[in-house]
Amino acid sequence: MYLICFFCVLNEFTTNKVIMMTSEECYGYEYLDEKDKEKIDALNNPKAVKVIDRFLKICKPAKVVVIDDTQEDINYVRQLSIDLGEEIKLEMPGHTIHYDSYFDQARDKGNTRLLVPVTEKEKYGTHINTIDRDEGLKEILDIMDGCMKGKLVVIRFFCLGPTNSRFSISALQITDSAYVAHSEDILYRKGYEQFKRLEGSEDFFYFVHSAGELTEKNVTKNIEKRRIYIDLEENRVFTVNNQYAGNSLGLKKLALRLAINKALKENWLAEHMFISAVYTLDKSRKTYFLGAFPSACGKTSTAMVPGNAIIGDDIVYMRVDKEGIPKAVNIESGIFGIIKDVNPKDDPEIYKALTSPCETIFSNVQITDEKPYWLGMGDDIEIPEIGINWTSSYLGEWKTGKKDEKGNELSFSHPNARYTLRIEELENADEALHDPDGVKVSAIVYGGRDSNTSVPVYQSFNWSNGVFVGAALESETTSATLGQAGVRKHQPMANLDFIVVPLGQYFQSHLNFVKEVKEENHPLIFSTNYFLKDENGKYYDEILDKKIWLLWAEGRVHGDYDAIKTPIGYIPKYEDLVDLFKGAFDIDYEKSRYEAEFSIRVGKFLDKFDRIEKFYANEKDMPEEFFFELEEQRKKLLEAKEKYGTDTISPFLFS
Ligand code: OXD
Ligand code: MN
Repeated sequence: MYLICFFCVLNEFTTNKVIMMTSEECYGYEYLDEKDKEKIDALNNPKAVKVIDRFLKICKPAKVVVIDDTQEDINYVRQLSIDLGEEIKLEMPGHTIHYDSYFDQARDKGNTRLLVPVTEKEKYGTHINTIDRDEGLKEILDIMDGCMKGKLVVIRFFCLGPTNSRFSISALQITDSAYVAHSEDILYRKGYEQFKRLEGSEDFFYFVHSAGELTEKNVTKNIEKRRIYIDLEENRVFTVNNQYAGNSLGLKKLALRLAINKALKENWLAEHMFISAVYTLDKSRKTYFLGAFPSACGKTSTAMVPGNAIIGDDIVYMRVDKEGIPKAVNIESGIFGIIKDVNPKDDPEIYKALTSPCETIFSNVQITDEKPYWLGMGDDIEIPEIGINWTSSYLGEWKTGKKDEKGNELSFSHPNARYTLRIEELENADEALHDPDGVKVSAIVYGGRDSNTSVPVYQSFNWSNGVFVGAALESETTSATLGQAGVRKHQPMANLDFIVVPLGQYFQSHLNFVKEVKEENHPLIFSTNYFLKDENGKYYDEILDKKIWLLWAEGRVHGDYDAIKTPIGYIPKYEDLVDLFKGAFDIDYEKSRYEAEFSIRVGKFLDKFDRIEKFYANEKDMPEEFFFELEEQRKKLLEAKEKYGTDTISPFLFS
C-alpha cells in the first residue's frame, strides 16, 4: 500500500510548503495498530488525520489507543486509569480517588494565555492574559517536544452539547492522562459517531494535553513548566504539565474559551452558567433558569436547590430558535463539583449520589481505609487522623495537624477538592437533560460573593440593564483559582477567566442577543447575593434560603408578585417573602431581617460603580448602553439618598 496523503502539512515554523507522505507515515503511524487506524480512517476527516499525525510526532508517546463510542472502549479507559495508578479504587463500587500535584489544585490563571498576533494585542484590553502567538507557539511546542515519552496516549472524540443538534460542537482530545480521558467520559457526551457527521468538515475543536513527566506518586513533576495556551486561529488548546481538571480537560474551560470566540462570530452565547428548572412549591409549574456565579459562590448548590431539577451546573450555549425563543443546552452531561460543604443538610441530592454506588471520581480529598472524607461533610462524621490526601504526593502520609513549609496548618481535604459524576446519577436530573432543541430560557441570575453591598435578590429593569448587572458582577475570591482568597475582584458575567474576545464586543453580543426575541420572551435578569453579612460578620442567610430568592424570581417571570421599585431594580415585598418562607420552610421571616438585608446601601453601591468604571476604563469599544446604565444607576441612587435623607434606605420607605 503506497497511497499519497496530502493532508500532512508542515507546522507553523516552515510555512506554505505541503509535503507528501505515504499513509504509513501518516497518523504517527508507528504508534497505531491496524484497528485504531481503521477507526481514524472511518471518520473521513483529513484535518483530524493531520492533527493526530502532527501531534503524535511532536509528543512522541510510547503507544496510542483510539477510543470510539462503544462500551468496550469506554470501559477500557476507565480500567486504564486504575491500571496506571491515576485513579485508585475505593470501597464503594464505582468510586475512585485521583490526586493532582500539591501545586496543581486549582486553575492556573497566570499560565493560561491567549495566543494573539503582537499587532492585535491592544484590542484585547487589560484583563485578558495574552502572549504573542509566534512566541507562545514556539514556547509550548518546545515543551511538548517529547513530553509523552514512555506514555500511553488516549485519543477520544466528544460532543459539546447534545448530539445531533444545532448546538453540537465536535471535539478531538489527545491526552496522555487516562484520568483526563475517563473524567471526560463522565462529563461529556460521546462524540465519535457525531464526528463522522462532520463529513470531513474542519469545524471542530481540538485539545492536546500532557500531564508531562510524573513523579513516582503519579503527579505532574515539572509544574514550573505548566502552560495552557489557547489558539483561536486554529480552534485548539495546548495544555501541558498539569492534571487538575480545570487546567487539563480540553472539553471544560478550554473549550468554553474557544466557544466564546465562535459564538461571537456566529451570534449566539457561550456562558459560564448553570441550567435548572425551578418548580413552584405546589409543583404545578416549572421554569428554566440560567445562573452565572464565579467559582465557589454557590453556583452548583443553586442549580441543585431541593425541589428543583437540574440540567447542568457549569456551561451553557444559548441560541435564539426559529420562533424567536431563547433556548439553552448544557454542553456537559456531568458535574465536576466542589465537594466542600456537600452534606445531607445543605446539598442533599449530591450527598446522596456521593454516598451511593455509582461511577464517581473523588479528587484531592482525604482517604482512610478506602473511604473519602472532605471539609463540611457533616458534623456527625469523625474525620480519621491519618490517611492519604492532596498533600501526600509531596509531604508523605497524612496526619492531622500537618503544616506546610511556612508553618501554616494544612486541611485534610483541599478546599477546592472535587467530585466528578454523571448528572443522570442524580435523582433530580431534569427530563430535558439531553433535549437537542434545548430549553426555553425564562430567567438569568447573576450572583457574586458580596459581604456588604447588594441585597439577596433583585430584578433588573430590562435586558439592557440586566446586561449591565452581569457586567458589573464582583466577587470575593475563593480557592477555585490559585492565589489569595477573600479579595474583591471584578467578574463580568462570572466569565472573565474565560473571555477571549475584547470585553466591549462580548457585552455587545449580549445586548444583541435579544434582537430576534419578542419583548415578552426576553429572559428576566436577576441579581442574587447569598453572602451579605451583618455588623458582627454573621451571614443573614442560611445556605438553603436561595430557594426562596429563586421562587420569588420564578413568580416574577409569571407575574405572580408585585415588586418594589428601587434605584437598582425591583426587590420583593415583605409579605411575599413571609409567605414563601412559611410555605417552603415553615419559618417566620422577620421584618427586622427583611429590613436589614433589603435596605439599599447607597454609598456602597456608588463605591462599587466607581470600581467598575475604573475596571473598564482602558477597554476599547465598550457599548454606549453600558455607560448609560452606569450613569442612570448613579443618578437614581443619589436622588433617592436626597429624597429619603439617608444613605441606607429601608425597603419600607420605597413602598
Ligand atoms: C469550575 C470552575 O470548576 O469554574 O467550574 O472553576
Ligand atoms: Mn465553572
